[in-house]
Amino acid sequence: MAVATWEVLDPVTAGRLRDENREFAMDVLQGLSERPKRLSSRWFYDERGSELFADIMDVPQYYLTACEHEILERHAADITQSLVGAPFNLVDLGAGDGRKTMRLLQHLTSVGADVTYVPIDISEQAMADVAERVSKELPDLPVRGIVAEYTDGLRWLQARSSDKPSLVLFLGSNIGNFNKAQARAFLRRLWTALKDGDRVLAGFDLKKDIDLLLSAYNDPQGVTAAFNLNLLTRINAELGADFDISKWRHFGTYSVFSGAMESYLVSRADQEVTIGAIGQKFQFDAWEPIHTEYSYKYLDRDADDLALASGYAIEGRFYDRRAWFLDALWRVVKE
Ligand code: AVI
Repeated sequence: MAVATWEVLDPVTAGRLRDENREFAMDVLQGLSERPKRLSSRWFYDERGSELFADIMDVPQYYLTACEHEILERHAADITQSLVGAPFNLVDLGAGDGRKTMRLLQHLTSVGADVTYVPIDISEQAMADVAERVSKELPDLPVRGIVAEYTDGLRWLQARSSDKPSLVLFLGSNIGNFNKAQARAFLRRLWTALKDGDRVLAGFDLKKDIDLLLSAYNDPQGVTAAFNLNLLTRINAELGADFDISKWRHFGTYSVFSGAMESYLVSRADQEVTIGAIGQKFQFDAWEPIHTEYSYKYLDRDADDLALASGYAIEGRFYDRRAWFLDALWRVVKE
């Protein structure tokens, strides 16, 4: 039986001294000083936020997860066929609890592939969940997890790059939370960390009927609202603020022009909030929004353009039955 291990990249190992709390405070100060005000979706994922996102993935209206499960189940053999002949790493960027990737891993172990699973996630709890899930369901699969942010994880990957090829998964439409310039920069950074011939499987939520998008991000159970509002709870807890959560509401809307679902926290009243760690008071007018998240939706050709502009060749496009979601398979081209 293989034993799942993981290492937590401390800031020094990651090559960057970082005081996350200070960075959080500075980002909140900057965002709330802008007009319109904004907070970065990067800060959603404290422990409670990661739990709420796991709950979102089970919400029926949030079709993205079910679509991607279906793709990985239907197309596992085609997605992995170019790699299964020799030992390789399956690197999972933003693995979460690893539920999605189980589809691929089950297929790979069933065909006797020599694969090492390398989940990378910011949450140590998520990493423990992945390790437990894999050791229960696939006890012989070697797992070498990394608890780190994407960029630190990529740095680690680059430093330890072995001769083995890698298939890097960037699933769940995580790329959709970047704007186009950020997405391109991220993919180029990934390209730099990889070798010629490595593969990337990237998940894109496709443009579709706007009513479907709206209900996915405004579920009637209020899970998405709780996920968005948790950002204020986090600021209260970590930055000594006094946001009264009952005076805020979640609002998710789609912009046909930018092609993104946009999430906001909207003030229900004129109010003043003190943030202790920043030593500043912020005024909010009734119905003033704070922008919190973009979730960009793609056309096939937008995804293709992104691949070609960042140094990849397109190897395959895999869809669910309804073609609501795309997992794009790309090859790193360096020579
Ligand atoms: C993590 N990310 C891809 C999710 C999304 O769809 O943008 C986060 C999320 N926000 C609201 N619901 C889910």
